[in-house]
Amino acid sequence: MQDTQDTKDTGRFESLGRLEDLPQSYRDELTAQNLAPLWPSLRAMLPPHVPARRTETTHWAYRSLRPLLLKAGELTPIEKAERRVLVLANPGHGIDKMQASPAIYLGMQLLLPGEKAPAHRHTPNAVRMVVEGTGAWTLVDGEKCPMNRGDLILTPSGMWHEHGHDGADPVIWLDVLDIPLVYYMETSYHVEGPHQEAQAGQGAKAYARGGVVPTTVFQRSGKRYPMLCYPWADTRAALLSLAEDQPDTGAVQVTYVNPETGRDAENILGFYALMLRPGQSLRLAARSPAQVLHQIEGQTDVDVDGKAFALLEADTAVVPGYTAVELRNRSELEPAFIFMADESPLHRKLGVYETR
Ligand code: GTQ
Repeated sequence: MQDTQDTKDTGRFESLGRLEDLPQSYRDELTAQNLAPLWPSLRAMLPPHVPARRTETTHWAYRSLRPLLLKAGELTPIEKAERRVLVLANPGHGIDKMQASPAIYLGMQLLLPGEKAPAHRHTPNAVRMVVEGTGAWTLVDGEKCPMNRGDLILTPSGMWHEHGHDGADPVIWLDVLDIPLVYYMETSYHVEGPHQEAQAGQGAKAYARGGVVPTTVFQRSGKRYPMLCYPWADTRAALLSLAEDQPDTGAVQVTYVNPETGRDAENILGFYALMLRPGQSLRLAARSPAQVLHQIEGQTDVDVDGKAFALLEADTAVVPGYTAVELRNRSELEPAFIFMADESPLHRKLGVYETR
């Protein structure tokens, strides 16, 4: 958009009438007929140059969050929680709104050995980023996805899913859903269902290597979401070979895609993994979508508009849209790996996507 500061040249009016400028009796008459004058609110609704944003840069340290989540495991049995989750709520929106950004919901979920989170499906799309523990699994439409650190598991809109845990220690994962948007549209609901029997999975193994896909891809599987589990071992290997292949590339980043279409893995939120080379600093340009950073390996110094914090392992942060982010890998010896989620697919579909 072209911005013009000079209001004289554009013929734009300097200041608009206020609500208080109108007689109370007139305002009452408007209200009685469910009417409102636009001009007192016009500038707030369409601010100059940069949108108003409630989303605040917020950082959740795993070290301090984890004991509270484990405490929830003592205080609330799974039967009383169904999903035992502490929501990472952005204070800018109000903690009670339970949203990280306009479209993103984040939650840390705990499943203890032997527990089950029963089958349901819902309209919001979800993904799980596994943070800690082994032996848990998510069944998605009959496909059993094992949960190990860094694995990404999709449970797209409308697909049955349940979680179980056959291991010995607590398992914790990060839930990323588009609940705030789907709720705002008055389309958020869930349905309970019976346990699903696991069928032989194919996604993760069938599509594990870039450049070659199963020949049946060209006949199309008929599934809207052919790949549901994205093991971290494969994503990590892809990042390392990308970094090796393109030593001059600044952003060593991969996008989680639907391997049959090459498009975003889900419809509303986008998911990515970023590698910072040893000692690397990287500036992420300001773009319209809000974004989430979750440190999978290593430590990253982050600066967002002068607000500085460190992402230690398993820490999570959210950054509002239209905001640049400076990242620096603290290690001079090892790469750092960050999982990212953002609102890009939504912004692109709506035609509001922008890089500044
Ligand atoms: O695991 O199905 O954090 O339905 C919120 C809603 C997790 C889940 C959340 C859910 C789930």
